[in-house]
Amino acid sequence: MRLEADLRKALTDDQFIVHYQPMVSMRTGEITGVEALVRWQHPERGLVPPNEFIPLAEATGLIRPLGLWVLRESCRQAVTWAAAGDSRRGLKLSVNVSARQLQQDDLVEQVAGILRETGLPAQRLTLEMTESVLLEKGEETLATLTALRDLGIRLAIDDFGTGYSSLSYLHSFPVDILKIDRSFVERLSTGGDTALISTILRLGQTMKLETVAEGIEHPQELLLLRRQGCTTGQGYHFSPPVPAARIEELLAEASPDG
Ligand code: G
Ligand code: G
Ligand code: MN
Ligand code: NA
Repeated sequence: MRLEADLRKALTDDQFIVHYQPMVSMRTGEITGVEALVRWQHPERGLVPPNEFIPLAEATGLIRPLGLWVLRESCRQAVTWAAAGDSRRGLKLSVNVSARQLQQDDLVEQVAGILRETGLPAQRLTLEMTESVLLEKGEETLATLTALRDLGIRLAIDDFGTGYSSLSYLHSFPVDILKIDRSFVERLSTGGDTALISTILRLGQTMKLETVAEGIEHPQELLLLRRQGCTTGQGYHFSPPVPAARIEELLAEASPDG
């Protein structure tokens, strides 16, 4: 298949770039972290969105080298933000990890190597994975996640609430953060059912997990989420995913001396 051949070539030809979406403290409005989101600048097709090539990368196994590339690139970038000023020392980086990557035998060594090589403190890195990851291959996944966490990395469940929602895995897996899927957030401003998101936020509080609301687009959503104790927000209301240089500007605008 043409796109698959192109995808292989894209890695060696440096056609991928990483954009970053701010994650904002609901309490202070400060940018506390960013999520790395990969983009493909195809020489003829232009910008190909991840929804079109991540599934292909997963099916072909290319997600492993691609995933490591995204991790290395974003860690490198996050270190420069830390060096730029005191207030940014704690800026966190969140990177998506596919199921296929978690089955990679040497994933933990690779991640540890990238942290060493780039100098990013493990405490600043979060790996995001979907619920489905936690439901397959229990033992091995648990061993991998535990080893990652032992490095000091934090683990987030992405798109929380959309998967099988076997809540028992929250007890069996070392999870730190729930990222609430944007479909729940949307209901806060469209008159849909809001009981579920309240329940998820309370669950997070009970389990002492950080809660991140995704896809915040309207001030009203922000208000309701803040009132219910959601810790962190992400969405177009704050900023879409943007190039690294734009993150620098946003950080500079926010800092008192910048
Ligand atoms: O902005 P958005 O179109 O970037 O992302 C679409 C989807 O692609 C999201 O579900 C996101 O999790 C996924 N995605 C973006 N970047 C990466 C990545 O580096 N690795 C993996 N596995 N998924 C990614
Ligand atoms: O699946 P994951 O959560 O990793 O990917 C985030 C996806 O959500 C990306 O495609 C990103 O561009 C998109 N996104 C981020 N903020 C918003 C938002 O406020 N509204 C909508 N509709 N999409 C968003
Ligand atoms: Mn994500
Ligand atoms: Na998500």
